[in-house]
Amino acid sequence: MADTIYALSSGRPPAAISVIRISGPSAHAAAQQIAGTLPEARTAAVRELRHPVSGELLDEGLVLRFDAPASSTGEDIVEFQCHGGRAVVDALLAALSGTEGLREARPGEFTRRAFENGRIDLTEAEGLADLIEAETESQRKAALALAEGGLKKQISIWQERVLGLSAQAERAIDYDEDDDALDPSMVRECTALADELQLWLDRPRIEPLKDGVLVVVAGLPNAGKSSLINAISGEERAIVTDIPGTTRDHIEVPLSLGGVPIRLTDTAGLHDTDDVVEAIGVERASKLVEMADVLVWLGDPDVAPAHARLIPVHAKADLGGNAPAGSVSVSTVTSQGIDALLEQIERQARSVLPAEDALSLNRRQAQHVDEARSALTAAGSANDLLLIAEDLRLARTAFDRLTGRAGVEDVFDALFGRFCLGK
Ligand SMILES: Nc1nc2c(ncn2[C@@H]2O[C@H](COP(=O)(O)OP(=O)(O)O)[C@@H](O)[C@H]2O)c(=O)[nH]1
Ligand SMILES: [Mg+2]
Repeated sequence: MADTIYALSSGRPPAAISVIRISGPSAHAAAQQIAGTLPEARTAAVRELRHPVSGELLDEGLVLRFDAPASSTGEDIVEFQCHGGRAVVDALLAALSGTEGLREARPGEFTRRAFENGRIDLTEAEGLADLIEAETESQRKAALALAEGGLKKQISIWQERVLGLSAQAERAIDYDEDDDALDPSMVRECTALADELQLWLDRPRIEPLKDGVLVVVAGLPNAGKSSLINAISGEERAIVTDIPGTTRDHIEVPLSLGGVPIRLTDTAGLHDTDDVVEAIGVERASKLVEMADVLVWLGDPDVAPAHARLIPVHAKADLGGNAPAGSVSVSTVTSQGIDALLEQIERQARSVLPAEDALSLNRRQAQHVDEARSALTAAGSANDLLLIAEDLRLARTAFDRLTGRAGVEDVFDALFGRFCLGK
């Protein structure tokens, strides 16, 4: 039998109201010792909350009851909504900790139980974690769509289709042993599903929305990169000198451009160097250029690294010189061109973000969708029923990993560890 767990689920006291949750097989019995009788399931009632042993009045509060399996964790739940003073909350938590069979919940444990009891799948748990962390309106919308089971519904449709195909393949294996002819409609359906998954994979990921779009400023040493970052961030964050090669590690400035979250990143100048420390900076800069969602390149566009979203900049425009075609002329001395550059950065960065109302995949989800896609692509081009059946089985397993039906513990630990205590 599972432990019965309890925790303060609302924010740290003092507060107007605090919520204490108890979940598990002894939740009702434990709550009864404190509140006397409990209200009907899914209703609330005002009760005196008393110490279970001494009978001392601790607080008066609202008591809510839920019966398994119709609760958020799938277990019996009682919630106390009490006054949010420190002493009140401490007294109630102490009363619960003294109750036989109860222990304090670990961070994320309520959500983990909801997952283990099949109330939510892994994608919904990921959505909940994102929802609690959401700071902007678009982050909230994306997280809520996930938490409400938007992706789960889509995955179950995919799973149904693969199951149907698997059944068809198994039947063909059982009955048509001598007949090599593959049903062309089955093969077509495998390819069609693979193509559909590819469309999902081609969409922007959720990470830039959550973590900020990575905008990397790169170029040769002394090009004016650090000065530009300082001019944009309005602070002396990056070190500016006239000695080439002084930015050895990268500096990241979080920005919001028209509501688009951005991580503006300074780098060491890209060039060959004998200085060991500087060489490490150059190495990191090359990695950052590769990772960049948007690359702001200070210098000759002809020698810029290949990048899908490149913004060439003609820096130090106050010194004159010819701006190459397509470059934004910028000067940190006169502030010329800074606004135009920011506009370009915002436009390019926005194109990396998922559309406001579209469901987008995170990296973990995309990995499993890609596994399923590759299995279905293989099934669509195989010419042997046994191979097709095996590929379809692989696709099913990939979907099971996606929803957490089959999974690795470390994914669970990493995810549920993101939750605070009491969630
Ligand atoms: N005239 C002029 N000098 C600049 C401008 N931006 C940077 N500099 C100078 O160029 C030198 C190198 O700048 P820095 O930002 O450290 O370049 P980084 O090596 O690319 O980071 C410094 O002496 C800056 O004062 C600019 O817009 N106009
Ligand atoms: Mg620099």
